[in-house]
Amino acid sequence: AFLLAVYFRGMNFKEILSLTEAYLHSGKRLDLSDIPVPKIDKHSTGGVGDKVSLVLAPLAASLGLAVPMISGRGLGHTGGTLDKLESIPGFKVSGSLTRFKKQIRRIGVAMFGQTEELVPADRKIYALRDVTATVDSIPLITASIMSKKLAEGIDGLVLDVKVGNGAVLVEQQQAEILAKNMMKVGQAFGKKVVAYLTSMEQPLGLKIGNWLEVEESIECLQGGGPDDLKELVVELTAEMLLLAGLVKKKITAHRKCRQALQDGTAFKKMLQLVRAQRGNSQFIRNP
Ligand code: IUR
Repeated sequence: AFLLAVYFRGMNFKEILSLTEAYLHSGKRLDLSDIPVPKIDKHSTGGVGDKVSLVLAPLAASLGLAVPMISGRGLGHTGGTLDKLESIPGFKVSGSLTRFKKQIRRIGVAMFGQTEELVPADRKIYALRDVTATVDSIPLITASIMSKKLAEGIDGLVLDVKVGNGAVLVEQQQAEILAKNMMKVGQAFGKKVVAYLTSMEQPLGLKIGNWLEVEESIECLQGGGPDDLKELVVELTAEMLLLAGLVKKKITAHRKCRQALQDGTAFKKMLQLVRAQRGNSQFIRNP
């Protein structure tokens, strides 16, 4: 009843902020303040074939950022990063906060899900939205995404708001309202937030499906892969480097990203990530 009420009546900004805080305070937060590198993350509202996180997280970590990425499962018709990661045999997306923090300190990246410790309210409501047809609600999306990102202890965030007939929000105007709401919530918590609206009028890349998307991500991490995927990964990762202040110019950031994809640096980080989360790295080496 609550979800339907929010879905049909909407919320004003103060209510959206309160809902986000309620989600956030339903669990603990990662405290990464003693890790001496910029902590920056990216989140997408989801689309068809959107495998950006699988490439971007290891790429960004290989360039000196800490990426404490809390992802979600499939929602509506869009795939979930956690489900894609779990298609790597052995890969674990749950664990204790202490373990993830140790991993972020050691290799600069962890990719995990909401747990009993971390934003448990989003974990439950996310699953409920999926089965009550209340996914495409701007207040519910805002609280879901921003509570996860605020629980990560990040300094900055890049948002990829998908728009088009394969996205959760089809209309550009709605996507803009969502982007602005998420930026305002982030800023209310003192975070640097940048938002992109990117097209979901066609699938991203050529492969769709959990393992197939891992496969295409590996191609991209080895310097190949389709151009649309590569372009979006490079643009969003470059924005993360700029937010962190690690580079001054977008063009330099682009060059660094392309080079790390080309020379195997990002791929090596992917292997470290998979091993750290108990995945079988043979499947990454030889998909
Ligand atoms: N990703 C999330 O974490 N939450 C949402 O509501 C959507 C995408 I849509």
